[in-house]
Amino acid sequence: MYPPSTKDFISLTLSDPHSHSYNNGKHRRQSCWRKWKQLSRLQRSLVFFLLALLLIFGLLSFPSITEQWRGKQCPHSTHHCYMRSLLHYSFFYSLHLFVVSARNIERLEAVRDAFRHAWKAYKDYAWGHDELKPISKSFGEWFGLGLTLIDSLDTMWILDLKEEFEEAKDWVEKELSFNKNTDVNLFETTIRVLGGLLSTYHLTGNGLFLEKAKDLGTRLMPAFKTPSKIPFSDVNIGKGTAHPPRWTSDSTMAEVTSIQLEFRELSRLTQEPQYQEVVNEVMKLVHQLSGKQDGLVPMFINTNSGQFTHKGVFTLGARADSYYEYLLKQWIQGGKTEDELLEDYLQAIEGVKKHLVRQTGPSRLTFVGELSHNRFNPKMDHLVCFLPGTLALGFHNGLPDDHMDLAVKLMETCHQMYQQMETGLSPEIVHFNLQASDGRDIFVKPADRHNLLRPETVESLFYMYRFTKDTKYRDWGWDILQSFNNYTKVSGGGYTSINNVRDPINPGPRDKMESFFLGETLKYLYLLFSDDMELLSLDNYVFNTEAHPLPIWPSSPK
Ligand code: DMJ
Repeated sequence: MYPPSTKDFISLTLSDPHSHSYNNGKHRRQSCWRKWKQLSRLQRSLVFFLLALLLIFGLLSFPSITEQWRGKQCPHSTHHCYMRSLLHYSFFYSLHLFVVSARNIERLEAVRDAFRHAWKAYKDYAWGHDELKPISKSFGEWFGLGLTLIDSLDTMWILDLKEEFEEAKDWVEKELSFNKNTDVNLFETTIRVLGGLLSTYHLTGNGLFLEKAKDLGTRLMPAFKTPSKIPFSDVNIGKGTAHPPRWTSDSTMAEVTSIQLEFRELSRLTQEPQYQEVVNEVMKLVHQLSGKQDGLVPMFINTNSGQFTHKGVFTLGARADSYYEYLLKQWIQGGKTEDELLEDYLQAIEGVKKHLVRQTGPSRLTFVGELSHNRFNPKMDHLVCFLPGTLALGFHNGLPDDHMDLAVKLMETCHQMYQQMETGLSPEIVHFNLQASDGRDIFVKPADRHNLLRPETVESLFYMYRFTKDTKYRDWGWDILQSFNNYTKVSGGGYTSINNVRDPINPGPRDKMESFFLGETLKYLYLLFSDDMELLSLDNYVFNTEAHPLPIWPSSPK
């Protein structure tokens, strides 16, 4: 069967009843009832509680409101009048709370709808495979480990999608086997599969997930058997062999330094130190390595010599991004006791400010560019949009105020990367205009116009909202969800990455739903809209770079 043309894709999407409200009153009532039934017990209780509050304050303050409407002054004592105005105020405040909560509940439901829509197609056409191809209604295989299914487990748990979770859990129990002759990428498998299994174990308490995590962690260990102890990029989890890519003996910086949260947690849970030892060794080696520039690291490291290669090129984007993220998060995970991690993180942020942060000419948007042999390039990957969230997390954990100042400015820029595009979706890479005067702030090269359903901006919006409670961050996230629904949602099920965020008529569906759309993007949107600040509190959990929450370790008794 041929994939439908782009025109079909759009018209199919637009005709999808889930993305448009019905005009028909009967249908609307049915749909409201359906939505009500889908609310969790907590959400229903919240609605009842707010309604009760509204009713009580409404009844109590009714006389004062009607008197005021009739233009009468309060005829009683000052104390009495004061109490009445308090009631009056409480009534309108509960009304406001009710309206805000109703809107948030609607937004939470929209995320759950999006998840169900994506999951339906994964189930129908790609069950147990790595990725859904929603246009051709088929699947793609990367490692053959059911990537999307495992990446989504904790999202389903958090979104309270019990039926879907149970089916997926059965698959893990009966079908998932790591005893297969297959090459996997150490980093991708660690953050998506090991991270997904560990966080699901924590959320559910089901030992099945820990057992699987331990099996996988053990099979990944051969990657660390290198002359330098810097791991190879690829491991054959069936044969127990590991190797670098065919064309080089280098590994990617971000890859070898963003597997630590998961391996360290595996050691803590199993009480077997070897997992933690191998990844701590990598951090120790990198800590004392020369070739950094004010804490910024090159993008590659050699597995034989243990030295940086391709020196002099610095970015916070692809190949380096999560090195910086994991410095801070490991420090938080370990109870803020490992000073070398903090030292490296603080130095790196100073390096970012000194060498990579600039402002655009026209509107003074703050961005993070790249440095290549001392030449500044005003280019920023969408991947860099993890940084506002990470900076805010650091500030929340006692790091300097100017980290938060920078986070606020970068968050605005990441928002503009969506808002200024015709589809409301960010491209993969943007270039900024450094010239003073007028013109556009943001340019997009033709080769960079795609959108892969990436999470970094909504991830940072989640952190920014949790720490500031500024509702504009929720509104920005809501706009992004609308744009995903308008331009990437596929009729019949699934979401697809697209080729061109500047063309709302023909966005060019790419026929691929990345596992991180369910693992990260929708999870962060849900957490952004949730009023429950104890749901994965950032004082108790640290999210790995694939949005899998792992506990912050309880501090050991002194
Ligand atoms: C994810 O796999 C992780 O967030 C990783 O750190 C970066 N790339 C993707 C999402 O964009």
